[in-house]
Amino acid sequence: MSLTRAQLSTLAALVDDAATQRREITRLSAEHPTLTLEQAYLIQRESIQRRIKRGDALVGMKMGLTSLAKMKQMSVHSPIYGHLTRSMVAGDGDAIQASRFIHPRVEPEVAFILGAPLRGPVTPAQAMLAVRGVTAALEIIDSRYEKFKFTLPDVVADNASSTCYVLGSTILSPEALDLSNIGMVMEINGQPKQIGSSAAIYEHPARSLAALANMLAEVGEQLHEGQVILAGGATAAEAISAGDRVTLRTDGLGEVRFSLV
Ligand code: OOG
Ligand code: MG
Repeated sequence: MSLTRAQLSTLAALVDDAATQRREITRLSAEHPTLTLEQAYLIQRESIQRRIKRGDALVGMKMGLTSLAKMKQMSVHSPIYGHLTRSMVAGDGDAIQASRFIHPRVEPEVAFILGAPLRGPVTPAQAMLAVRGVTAALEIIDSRYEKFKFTLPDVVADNASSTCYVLGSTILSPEALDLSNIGMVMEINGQPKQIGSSAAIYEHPARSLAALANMLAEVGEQLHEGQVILAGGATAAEAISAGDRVTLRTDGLGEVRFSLV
């Protein structure tokens, strides 16, 4: 049986409350096995509207599950997108409170800052014309679902596990960069834990950006000047806990770090 608009609103409130209260919930598909991808994006959008009504603001978008490493780790094999809000922003070098999370994981990312609006359909090269800056980023994801386990519609409804992200302090101009194969080493407490390349992100981060613009165009939406876009984790994510120091070193995109306290 298909879900009614009122049921979708109830589910949006459920995932939103779980995120604000840092409380695990049973994945939505356990009770609603017919939940579709389209309905899941409606839940995601309504949960973001709830945040915005409370005073939060949309600052960007992210792609998720764009690398084979992430798809394998999560057993979900299609790229998805999520919304980034101001309350998710942390600064390079920050000490971030572990109490903000249920079961946090960190992943190395490439971030774009848009200098112009971007509306699909676009090719990767066209998408890059809207980019003003590029930097390395660390994303802390935190699924609201028990054991960090979900189906594709579940994770979409939960805003692609979005919770916090840190941009590097060095913002580079895209013209000066070859993003096709940037080496990335993610260290936890001084130990290299994940080693990868920007090539793992949808084969090229620009492809991820274009895919995001194109998915949004299908629902009549677009990206805006000034927005931050996370292209997706280049490697599998690592679980972290209070006391951990995370550093991402890249070959050409600078460094970014934070600690969990
Ligand atoms: C979903 C979010 C995936 C990425 O970069 O692949 C994501 C998850 O793994 O919980 O942010
Ligand atoms: Mg990510």
